[in-house]
Amino acid sequence: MTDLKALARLVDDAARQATAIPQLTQSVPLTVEEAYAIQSLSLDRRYDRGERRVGTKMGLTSRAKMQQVGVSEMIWGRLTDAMRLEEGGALSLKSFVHPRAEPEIAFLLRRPLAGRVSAAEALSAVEAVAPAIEIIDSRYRNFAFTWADVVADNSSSSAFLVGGWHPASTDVANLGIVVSVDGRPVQIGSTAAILGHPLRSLVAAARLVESAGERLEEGSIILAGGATAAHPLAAGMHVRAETQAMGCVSFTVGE
Ligand code: OOG
Ligand code: MG
Repeated sequence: MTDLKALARLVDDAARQATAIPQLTQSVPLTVEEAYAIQSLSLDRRYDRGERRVGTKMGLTSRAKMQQVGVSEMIWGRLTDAMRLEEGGALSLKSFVHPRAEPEIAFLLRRPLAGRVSAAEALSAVEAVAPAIEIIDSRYRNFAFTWADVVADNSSSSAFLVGGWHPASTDVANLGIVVSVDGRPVQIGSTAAILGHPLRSLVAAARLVESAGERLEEGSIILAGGATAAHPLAAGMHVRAETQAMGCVSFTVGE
């Protein structure tokens, strides 16, 4: 039998020590269900160290993202308080293997959401929306993985920052996004790239977490998934994402 706990320790240690590991599926075949079990067990290790769950991230919800990593299935992961970076803050490269930044939309929930819900039901559970940046970091060598590998690695979750909150009534269907590095645009896109409408990602999140026996909690943050391909980070960069009608989110990359 596959020792899921041992694999959870492997991905957790890799994240903690910021060292790349071979893909798990190179040594053991894994189903996606087993991969989610590994993810959950690896999060237990974080909770044991005092981290607290603050939200959920959706991944591979845009074509640009699927193409960049070569996996075309939606995935989800768990966000903790230790992953949150202050807007405008500095990211230390020491804690990451090969981080990349991607522009996202964040939802803040005012009531729990789970299972099969309509877009209208999902929207009624939203307290506020904000522009966000997710910093992903695969613990696998060369940022290369299968569907099961990335799921086991908490869907590459490593850090995120959220900009100013806007009312839930803000129309986020099709807002232009420009990601720039040191003032030079590196990615241009639209929130419409996220499943045609970021709200669909929230609907999908409610369904997916329920299959893990969870719900999206009141007060938690849901990241809808990168709207563009992710941009590799290097020391000294100033990264800024500007979302039409929602404002900017930015951070700097330290040593
Ligand atoms: C997987 C995580 C995907 C997104 O927003 O699509 C993700 C990865 O790209 O490493 O966070
Ligand atoms: Mg993401």
